[in-house]
Amino acid sequence: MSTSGNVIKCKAAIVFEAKGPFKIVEIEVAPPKAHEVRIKILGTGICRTDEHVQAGAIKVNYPVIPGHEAVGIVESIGEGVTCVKPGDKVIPLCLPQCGRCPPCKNPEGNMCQKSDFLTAKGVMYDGTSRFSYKGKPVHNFVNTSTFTEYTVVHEDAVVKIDPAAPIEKACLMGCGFSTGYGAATKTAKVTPGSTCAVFGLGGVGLPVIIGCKTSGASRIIGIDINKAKFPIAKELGATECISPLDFKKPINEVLLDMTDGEGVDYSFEVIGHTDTMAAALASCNLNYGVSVMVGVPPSAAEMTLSPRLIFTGRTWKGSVFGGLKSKDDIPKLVLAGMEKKFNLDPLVTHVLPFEKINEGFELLHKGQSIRTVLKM
Ligand code: CND
Ligand code: ZN
Ligand code: ZN
Repeated sequence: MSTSGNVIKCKAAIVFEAKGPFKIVEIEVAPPKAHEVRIKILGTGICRTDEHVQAGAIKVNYPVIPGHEAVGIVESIGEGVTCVKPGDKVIPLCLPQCGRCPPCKNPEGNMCQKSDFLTAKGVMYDGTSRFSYKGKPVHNFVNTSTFTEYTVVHEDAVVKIDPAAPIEKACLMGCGFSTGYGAATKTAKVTPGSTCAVFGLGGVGLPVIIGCKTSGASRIIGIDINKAKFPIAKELGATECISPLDFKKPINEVLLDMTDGEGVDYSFEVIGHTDTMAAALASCNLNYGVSVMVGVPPSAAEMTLSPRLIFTGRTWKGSVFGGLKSKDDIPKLVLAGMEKKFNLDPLVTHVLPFEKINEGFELLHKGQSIRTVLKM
């Protein structure tokens, strides 16, 4: 029986309050309104950003359905949708690309004005939600919400991908891989022969290493307090790996020592802590070094820095979704992954049924997973 036009009852993982667990409950998902798309989720990755939401580090409206790295099939479309049709394999876009706003039109921009990342309202463009639990609305997260069997997104926030794309690896293109790879190739524009330092070797940091390597960096230094991440980092292109816990000196001074006092050409913070953001900035060359902030800073965080760190010529940049344009770039990255242009195998360490979502987050907390993909 077709579900099109009807409310769908399905399972979703809701966070009811900051620091609360993911509770799997039955929700109602309303049909898509005009220019909206209802998607049956097939698989969804667990990203540290979802943990930030659960932990209350990123400000959102609760109750909320997190999840933003997924692959699904279009179940039905609202009036006026032309970019996808029922049956299409798609990736929901945690950073939409409306194509009409100034950041979408600027070749260097990608922070589409339709993005809910900074506003964190958790609702559709008309101010309402398509999710409800026991008759009360539930918020969405970064224009997507994928920890649910069905979700509704605006047509600005969905892109069709190759129908043969394998679910687990294509999920990575919805956030982790694209964000890390783009941070190196698009935001930093890493140059051949350069030296790079990557702080944080998780599901986003490791793709930064892949991006540095494909850009021709000759030296890539991985930094993590969890040495279990070192073998994968080396497999993907890190030339050396170090743990800050092994040194008495601050890690930025260690990196200066390792580079004859010059500092690295490019540094990337892929953890989300202000102290490592400052260390990454201070470890790049004081004149022409570029430091990229990829880790999501907590909403309430503030930093105090000497202006002299920037005065001498360093560049400090931020990078959401790797600076990539989601609708344009994701389908190409999916194809490149299918053509084995990147080694994605080590990135998906666990595949679990959706019901085991809390187990998936446990693996992340314990540092035992890179990406866990939940299958519906
Ligand atoms: P994940 O937890 O997999 O990796 C983080 C790594 O950092 C782990 O290996 C930790 O052991 C390591 N680490 C923690 N503390 C330290 C420390 N003090 N020094 C060195 N290493 C440390 O997380 P992830 O890779 O999924 O995400 C990383 C960050 O990227 C996180 O803040 C997430 O929210 C953010 C992010 C940003 C974007 C974007 O668009 N900019 C998109 N998705 C995720
Ligand atoms: Zn836009
Ligand atoms: Zn993410």
